[in-house]
Amino acid sequence: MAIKIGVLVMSYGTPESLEGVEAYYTHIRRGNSPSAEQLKELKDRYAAIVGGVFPLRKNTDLQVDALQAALNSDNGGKFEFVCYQGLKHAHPFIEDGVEAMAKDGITQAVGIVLAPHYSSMSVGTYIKRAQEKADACHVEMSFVESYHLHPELIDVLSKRVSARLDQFEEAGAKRDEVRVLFSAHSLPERILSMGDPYRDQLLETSAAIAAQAGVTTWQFTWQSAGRTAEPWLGPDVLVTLRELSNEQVKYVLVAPVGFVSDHLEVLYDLDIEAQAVASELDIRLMRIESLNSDPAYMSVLSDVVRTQVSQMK
Ligand code: FEC
Repeated sequence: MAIKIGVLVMSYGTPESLEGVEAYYTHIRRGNSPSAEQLKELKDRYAAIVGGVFPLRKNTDLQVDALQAALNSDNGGKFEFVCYQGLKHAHPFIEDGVEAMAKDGITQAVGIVLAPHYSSMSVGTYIKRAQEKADACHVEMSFVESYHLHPELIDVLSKRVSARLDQFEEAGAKRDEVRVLFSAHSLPERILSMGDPYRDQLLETSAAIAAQAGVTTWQFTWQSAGRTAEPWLGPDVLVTLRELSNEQVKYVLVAPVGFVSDHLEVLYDLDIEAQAVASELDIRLMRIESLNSDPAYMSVLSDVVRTQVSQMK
């Protein structure tokens, strides 16, 4: 009989309606309600994005279903994988996912976050919450911490960079005239003094993609920094665009390698906010397509989950 393995697939989470934005924002702010002005500003950003108001929910649902299908195909029948969703800031929360596994009688599980790079302030907090709940529910869990250099991940992202560079060429630009900007969600600067691997992992992913796609003119930039008083990692993409304009750069390709789905930070912060600054500066800006449930990304996830299972006692 196949051994049943639970897979807790963790993602950031998004509200289900505009009415739910306040509770979501309060959760992100660890229980502190946003001001009326902050709340309005966030609701306006959600309302402005193209392709539906909360695309992350559907994208995560599709990723979880596709991962379960990928895990159960060609696995030789030894394991039956059952995926459960666990969200950081929305229902079903990480703890709900672990509880659902326990209720279904699952005793062995793997946790994975839909974000390839490890930081103690991102993936580390997902893992901590899942582990605490797993201990309380007597589920034995182990976790994938990062997969930022998985060859298939580098391959699929390199192809997306190349595809956009082809489009720039078709529009009359030379490939080496296009500045490729790899980006990811900023975090407070203090992670660096904590020896956190986040920045280095992001730079490793970027360098590997650039090498495979034959990109020579690239740099890394941060985006979507939180609105708090402490310093966040920079430069921000909007600052970088202004610097590039001063260097007379006319073509920019953004590759947000820290994200795997279409959501607010991509569809607003890049496609609306950064795009507006680029057009003000007369820069032609494109971005690579998000992975969403691309079979190649599902293959990356299923490979790392299976490897994790093979290392379980
Ligand atoms: O589409 C959506 O509904 C959700 C988009 C979304 C993603 C996302 C990913 C990451 N975040 C990370 C860190 C932080 C830190 C703070 C913070 C704040 C926000 C706010 C919104 C938001 N984040 Fe987010 N993040 C997304 C959305 N994030 C909305 C609140 C308003 C704002 O600041 O814009 C600051 C918390 C605090 O105030 O203390 C820190 C990291 C990721 C990427 C890894 C991951 O997916 O977990 C890191 C998607």
